[in-house]
Amino acid sequence: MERTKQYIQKTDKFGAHNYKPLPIVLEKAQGVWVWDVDGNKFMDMLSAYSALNHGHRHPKIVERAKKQLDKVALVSRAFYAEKLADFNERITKLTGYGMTLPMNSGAEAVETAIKLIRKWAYTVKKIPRYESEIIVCSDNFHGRTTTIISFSTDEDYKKDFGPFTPGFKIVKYGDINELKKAINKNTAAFLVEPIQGEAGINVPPAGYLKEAKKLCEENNVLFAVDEIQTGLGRTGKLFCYMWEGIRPDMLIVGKALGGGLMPISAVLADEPIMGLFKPGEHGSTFGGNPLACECALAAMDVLEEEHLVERSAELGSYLLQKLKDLNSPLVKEVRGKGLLVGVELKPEVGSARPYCEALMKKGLLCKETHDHVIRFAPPLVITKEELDWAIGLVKEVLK
Ligand code: IF1
Repeated sequence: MERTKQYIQKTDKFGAHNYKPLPIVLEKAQGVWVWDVDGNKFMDMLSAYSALNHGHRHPKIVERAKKQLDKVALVSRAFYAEKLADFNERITKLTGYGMTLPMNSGAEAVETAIKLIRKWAYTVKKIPRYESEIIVCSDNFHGRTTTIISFSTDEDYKKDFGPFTPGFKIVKYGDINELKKAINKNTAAFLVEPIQGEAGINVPPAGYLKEAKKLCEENNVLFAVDEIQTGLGRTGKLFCYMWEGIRPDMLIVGKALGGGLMPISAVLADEPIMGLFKPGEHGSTFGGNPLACECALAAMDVLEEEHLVERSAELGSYLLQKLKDLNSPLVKEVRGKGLLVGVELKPEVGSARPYCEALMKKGLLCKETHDHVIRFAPPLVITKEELDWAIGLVKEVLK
């Protein structure tokens, strides 16, 4: 515990206190396992909020990243680069969209989508300049920039950080009638998470996304999905929107795209939309750098070679059922899709935090979200045996 204490003190003395992490200090990791500075071993059931779908340091991705480090890591967008070309082709083929624009963080990709939506609104839909509206949902989480927090409904994320960016309208998540009422001639787009991660693994009613897409089509409104957390196999489909058999106009990806090694995000759309950006209108120094692109290329290869989407679907239903079967008197609801599962505790049970701490002491890392929900999102490479071990610990803690 000595080293753990020292590192926690050092972190908090010299670093901003914008987080309240569990009190362990990690030093190394492999697959679904992590080790702290005192040599204790834990299973990672958070996966860096779904950025580690491939597990920690997947050997094939690490190998390709190392090779890339020996070639070139960064050129900026002032020049073309071999790996950006390969990335653009690969991700558009994987997703079935005409074009892409890579950025670094999820929030940057969402910002990119917002700019693109607005440009489309003025130049294609011909909404009077600066009057366009983007409809978003209550309890959304799309990132932490000043524009994105402007349409958050969570006071913690926005209070004291105004003035806020106008041009957003909020409707109740999962309520199709509210969306219908909110659409008007100035509506440019509907931006939505197919499952709300941060809000507590909120799964909307079946058919919601499909009806929302239909409404958008009827009203010449772009349908944009934020799959930063739900994408790339997490929910048992390549993308969560695929559960509803629809095709969004804009797709936003991040987190696991970097294979757990590098930050890389991307916006995808067809040429009539993505083609609207002209030189100088958008960019990023690190966006689309060769090292991140190679990690993403390797990540997409591994996703297919190791059938991670199918694994997530199978093991996810298994996990969901096993957690339901615990029939814990503390639990109000178990919900999720694929390997994105939330266990909501009854209100009278109180915060989920002490349960996450108890699990940590037993060797299982997960994180509470919005007080009452324990979030389980293991790497998709987890084995059934490993999952059973984790379920056993959850059983002990929730009995
Ligand atoms: C933190 C939450 C999860 C996201 C969706 C965009 C972004 C995220 C659907 C922005 C990011 C992260 C951010 C991270 C913790 C984590 C999180 F609890 F905050 F909400 F996963 F649930 N869209 N989610 O989930 O992506 O800019 O971070 O790359 O802020 O601590 P980013």
